[in-house]
Amino acid sequence: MLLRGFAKPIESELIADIGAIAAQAPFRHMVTPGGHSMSVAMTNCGRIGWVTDPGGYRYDANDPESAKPWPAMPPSFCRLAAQAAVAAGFASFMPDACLINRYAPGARMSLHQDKDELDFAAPIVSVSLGLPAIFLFGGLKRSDKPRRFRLEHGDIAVWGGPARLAFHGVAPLADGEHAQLGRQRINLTFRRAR
Ligand code: MD3
Ligand code: FE
Repeated sequence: MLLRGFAKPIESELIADIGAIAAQAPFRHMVTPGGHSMSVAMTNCGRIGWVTDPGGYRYDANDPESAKPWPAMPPSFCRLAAQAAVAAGFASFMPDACLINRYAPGARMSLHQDKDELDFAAPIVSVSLGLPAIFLFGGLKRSDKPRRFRLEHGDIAVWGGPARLAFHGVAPLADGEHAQLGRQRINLTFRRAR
């Protein structure tokens, strides 16, 4: 379910909170098990964070760069994710992980499934901020032709039920200038990982 503009009322609070998180756990280009450096820069907040390195994908309570716990999930983040989940029909969504993706112009995310979480009954809530992106929403097979959706600043998408294991990705980000965030897109993905 797509909730257009749902995050707009608290955009300033979200942007300030992202800045505080990145000051403690800086955005970095992680390396995939295949040895490629991701074009998207990532950090996390919450009890656990998603990481990849040449050894594989995993959730880790600590930031491998600092060996310290990830920054706590700000109350503004938790509240927004839970409210969006309710609006999409998922009661009592309590995320324990929030992956924060930063796209510069040209950055992309190839088609993948999110399968590193324990409980696929919980939805994933994603918040788009900054430059617009073309989101690719495929089916349960990699070969299913993806549909394209334009996600703009403030839009929230909730992915649950049959969509939870759909292949998805993001087309290379077009250059532009966003009033609050400049030449970038930031995406928050809230998950129940454990
Ligand atoms: C559909 N991020 O971090 S968010 C990811 O815009 C990721 O940064 C993209 O895919 C981004 O894993 C897309 C939307 C999203 C997240 C998880 C999904 C869509 C999803 C899981 C299942 C189906
Ligand atoms: Fe994903």
